[in-house]
Amino acid sequence: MTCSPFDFHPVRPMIESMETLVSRGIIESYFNKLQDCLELDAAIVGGGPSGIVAAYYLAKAGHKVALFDRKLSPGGGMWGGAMMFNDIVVQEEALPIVQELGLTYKPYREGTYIIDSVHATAGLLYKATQAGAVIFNCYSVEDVVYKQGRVGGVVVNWTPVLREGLHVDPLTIISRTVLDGTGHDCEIAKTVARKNGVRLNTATGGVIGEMSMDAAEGERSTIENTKEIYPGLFVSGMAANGVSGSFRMGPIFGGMLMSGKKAAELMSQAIRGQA
Ligand code: 48H
Repeated sequence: MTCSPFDFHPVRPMIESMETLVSRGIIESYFNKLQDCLELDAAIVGGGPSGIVAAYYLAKAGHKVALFDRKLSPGGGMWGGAMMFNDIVVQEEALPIVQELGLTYKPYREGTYIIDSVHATAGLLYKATQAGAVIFNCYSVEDVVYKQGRVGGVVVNWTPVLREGLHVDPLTIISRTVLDGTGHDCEIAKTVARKNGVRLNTATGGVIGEMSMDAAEGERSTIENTKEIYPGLFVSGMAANGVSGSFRMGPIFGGMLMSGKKAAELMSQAIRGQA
């Protein structure tokens, strides 16, 4: 007579503990999400207002888009308003975007409006993800994919890995277009120019650097400076002004919203051109 382990351990249906179920759900879902984003139409670096608005419009246009932000809470400089007075100002020209995103605003003076900055940031993030953009927080973009004279993706690592200075190699996300929405530091544009010795689409061919405060001119030029600065690489928001050498504008955010929308339109055209 053969001896079976079942003689001693009768088969019982395996009931997953609640702890395992929760862990398995998160791991399965997260890795599916990450695998699904290994090839994108648009990789957005930086979840400030311009990057989030770009993500919203690109997703709404049906493109596959993911946004990477190094912080736990994307939103960039919008949460804090000005000096932590948590309100922001937007101007009339940006009102259609504010309305499309469903934000609550109140009129102030001379064609300006006030929005609670926490409401605005949360609202942008909600609408972008609802439209289908995927946000990866705690991801730092440390480099780009650079092939045949074109930016073709981003190189990502966990922010804590970089903060700890751990020698751990990154992963790569391939993308038809990349947006540098990293704010004042314009990190991606700097990296592309420095590491590959290439000329950017700016007056000097390099990253010119941000100027001091001129709110009206800073707002105007943010839109103008939102462009493709190297094949496959676009800039928005403060990074656009940093790269092209224009003014800062303080806590007026209409320019950031309009820059994000323009970036999405330019990237959408480029994506369609590659299809
Ligand atoms: C992943 C990164 C990396 C990286 C940075 O600065 P932001 O809010 O971006 P903008 O340009 O959309 O908005 C600017 C606005 O907030 C502002 O600062 C204004 C209007 N200032 C005017 C003035 O006079 O001071 O956000 C950039 C985001 C942040 O969330 C960073 O964490 C993130 O980019 N980021 N994420 N990889 N390498 N670098």
